[in-house]
Amino acid sequence: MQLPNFTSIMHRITLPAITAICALLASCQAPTAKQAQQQPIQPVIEKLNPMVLIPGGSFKMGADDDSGMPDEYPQHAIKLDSFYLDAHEVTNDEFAAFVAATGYITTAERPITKEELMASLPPGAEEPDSSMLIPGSLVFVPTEGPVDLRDVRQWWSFELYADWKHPKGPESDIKGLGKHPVVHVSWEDAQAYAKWAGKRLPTEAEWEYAARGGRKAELYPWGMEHPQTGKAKANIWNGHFPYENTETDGFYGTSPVKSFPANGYQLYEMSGNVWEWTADWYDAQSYAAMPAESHNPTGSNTPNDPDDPSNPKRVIRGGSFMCSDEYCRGYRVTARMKTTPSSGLSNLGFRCAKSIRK
Ligand SMILES: [Ca+2]
Ligand SMILES: [Ca+2]
Repeated sequence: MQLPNFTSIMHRITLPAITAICALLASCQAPTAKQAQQQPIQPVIEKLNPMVLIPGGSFKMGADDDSGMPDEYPQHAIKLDSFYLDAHEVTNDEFAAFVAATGYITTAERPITKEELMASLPPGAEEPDSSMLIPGSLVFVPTEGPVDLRDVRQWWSFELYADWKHPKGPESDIKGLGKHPVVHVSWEDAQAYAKWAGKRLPTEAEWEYAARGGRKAELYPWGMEHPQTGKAKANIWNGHFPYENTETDGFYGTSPVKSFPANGYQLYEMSGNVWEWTADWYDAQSYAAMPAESHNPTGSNTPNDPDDPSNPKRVIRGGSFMCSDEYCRGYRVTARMKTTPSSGLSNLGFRCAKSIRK
């Protein structure tokens, strides 16, 4: 089954605003592993989200049965050094500590100037209307009934002034959501947080290795049992997407972190709740280009999304509260998804990694 290319459609519906933000991110640089190593973890963050030691080792990355998407093949051997990973997704409490300490303003909160927007458009493009310059982010809005699942515009709405503090729009807030994962954060926002915290984003290989929790060839962080079978194992979509959610896992939208059992490495919500940014560019062909075995790979240098080639994207992993078999099966440990670095979504967050000083 081909996963709907929701990112490219989202990009079309918000193209001017999103494209402009992309341009702003062009100079964004990730902290190097060395920089991250040299920076101590912020004490408040160490307390809020203790990191877990992921023991180094070798594994086969990618799918080895017929359940994957084309970009999950072929399987290839990866060797990783030990590293640390946040036990759970970065929460609103953690992100609030970062903002309080730094005054950081997220991508979704920044007004876009006409000059910035024009610079990102083709030469000769008409000057955009001022209504295109208002910040905002993409919010999930359920439909009344069944819809064509190939058209994501039916359940994604670009809400003006939606941001991490106002996840459903300007009238909403995050009171009582301190332990929920922060959402509406761009890749740049995640990088800025990680740098401040003394951490970095995990590579895609680290993320998949960690999600497997020591299991070798199993579909989910907990093993082979389908997430809709037996006891709830992850916050996903129960029922018919996007109009009927039976909430048999206990949650309609995001859930507090650590609401579901940890995997073998004591990591929570590696499947479901919110998608998580990784450090790597998305390249649909990157697995095919990998050597027989690679050591600490950092992904492709050439972003490549055949569905939307003009917009480079970063890999996101793990699925969200919106995933179900009939829409997307992002909760599989090998499932890859991609989105533009400037994207803010109500189901996208992150967790951080840290290298071990040698
Ligand atoms: Ca749910
Ligand atoms: Ca997650």
